[in-house]
Amino acid sequence: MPRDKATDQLNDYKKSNPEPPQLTSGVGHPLADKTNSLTVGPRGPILLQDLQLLDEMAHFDRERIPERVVHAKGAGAFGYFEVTHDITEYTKAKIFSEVGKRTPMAVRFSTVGGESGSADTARDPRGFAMKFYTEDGNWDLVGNNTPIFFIRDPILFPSFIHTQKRNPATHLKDPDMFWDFISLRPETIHQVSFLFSDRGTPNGYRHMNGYGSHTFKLVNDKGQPCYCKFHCKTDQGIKNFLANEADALASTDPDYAIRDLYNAIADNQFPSWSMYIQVMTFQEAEKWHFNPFDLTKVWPHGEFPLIPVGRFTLDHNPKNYFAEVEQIAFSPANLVPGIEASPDKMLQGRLFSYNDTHRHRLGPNYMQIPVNCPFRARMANYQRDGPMTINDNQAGAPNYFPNSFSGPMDSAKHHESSFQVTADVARYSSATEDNFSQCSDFFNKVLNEDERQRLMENIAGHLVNAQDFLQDRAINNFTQVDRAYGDGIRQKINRLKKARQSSHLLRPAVISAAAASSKPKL
Ligand code: HDE
Repeated sequence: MPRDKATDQLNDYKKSNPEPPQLTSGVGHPLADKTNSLTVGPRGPILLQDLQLLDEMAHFDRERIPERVVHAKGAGAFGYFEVTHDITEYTKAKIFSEVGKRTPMAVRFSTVGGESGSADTARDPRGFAMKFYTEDGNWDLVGNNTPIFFIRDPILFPSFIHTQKRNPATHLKDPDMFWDFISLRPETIHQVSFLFSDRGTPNGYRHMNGYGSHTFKLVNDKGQPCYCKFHCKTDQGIKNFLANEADALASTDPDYAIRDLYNAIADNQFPSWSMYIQVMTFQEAEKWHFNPFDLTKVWPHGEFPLIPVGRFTLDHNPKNYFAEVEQIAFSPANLVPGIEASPDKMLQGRLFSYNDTHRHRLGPNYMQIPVNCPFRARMANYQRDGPMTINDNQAGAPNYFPNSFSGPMDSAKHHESSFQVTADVARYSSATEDNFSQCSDFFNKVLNEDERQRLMENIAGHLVNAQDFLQDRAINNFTQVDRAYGDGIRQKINRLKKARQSSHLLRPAVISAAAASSKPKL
């Protein structure tokens, strides 16, 4: 039976490397025996001078680095971005400077909540992180496969993520935690509705769109700014799994999405995505009926049409997963001249978080790791030293500024665009900003009847495991989107409860929650 490219990777390696090299230690000493430790007699203890064994063990003891706190499971690939349409009237970013221009890039796709061993087909948003190696340094567009997000203020993010992960006592996924947070924060309802629709279980990584999601600012070479959103549409067509198909694959091939991407590229079926932007002027932003920087909302395509920009193609797999995918470090703060941050609070929060986590996960010199290195720009600054300095540390160049000895100089032409802000400094609540109307459009206008029914079934199948008062609160929110939405979920939950009662299949979590609520308070 023919084996796929991923399964056959070792055979392919052997074909291109027919002769094994001499085995060495970590410092290159040739070694004589890889299978026997150095002992006193055949049954004797091992000698401390078995340097080969010590080298091997000590390195093994340090193999793991912290996994990403979110987006731990993922797949990466490399390729190039090519400009197909001129957008220089909006941005001076060098990547877009002329039609036909190609820029090398890396992509990492991921699930969000699961650990690095979790199933690829879990119901979850998918990460869609892109790194473009431009002449002005690396530009990262660290997006998801959805144009919106659950919350609109970054201060809620750590708590939100805790509710998607494991209960601190039981170390189990906890439907009470999940629905408690979701129902207390109705701004989550738009993204929750995407999540429980068929889009929550995409068929691998090739058949989904990617979105920069946030509002960014573009600036052209005259210094004129506008706001913008980035969209990447799959050229392979959208394909999703139904819930039962995704569940089945979680047990038969938990690494489905990694395998699918690897095999497609290894078989020269290079996946590609077409990039578009939406553009909003500053004047339009002032007047728009929603906050244009609210990440729980889309910019409707009718009002802000998609403008084509280019296409990217993934044409080679990583040669080594750890070096090039586990160690790749994306950051929304990796912006280049011509692409700037907007006031989007979530984006502002992310500008801090990513480089901070990289310093923890990979060390302060993570940008020297080849996959993160801005190899098309000439990096020159006054940062020096620190753990794992692996390049020439900028050799003899002056390490202080200002200086009179040809140290790197700043130049005014690279100034960010200036903008004015005047308002009272305070902690403004955004909890009750319109949370429902765009979700109502999604429910009524985007989904067809079958998709609506599946959405409500998927929600009911999950929500039924939470306590009754959480079900009521969540359903009340769904009802505010549309009465049929709330009623449909209620009916499906009642049906599930009846079926469970009659088959005595009440899940232990539900029983213990019921028991806990009947206990007197201490
Ligand atoms: Fe992330 N996110 N995130 N995120 N995110 C991380 O950075 C964070 C958010 C996204 O393949 C972490 O390197 C905060 C939105 C992707 O390596 C961390 C907030 C979107 C990836 C982090 C958000 C994303 C991450 C964990 C709220 C889509 C994987 C490891 C303010 C627009 C990148 C890491 C990869 C990863 C923080 C919200 C996408 C902790 C604080 C919104 C695709 O820094």
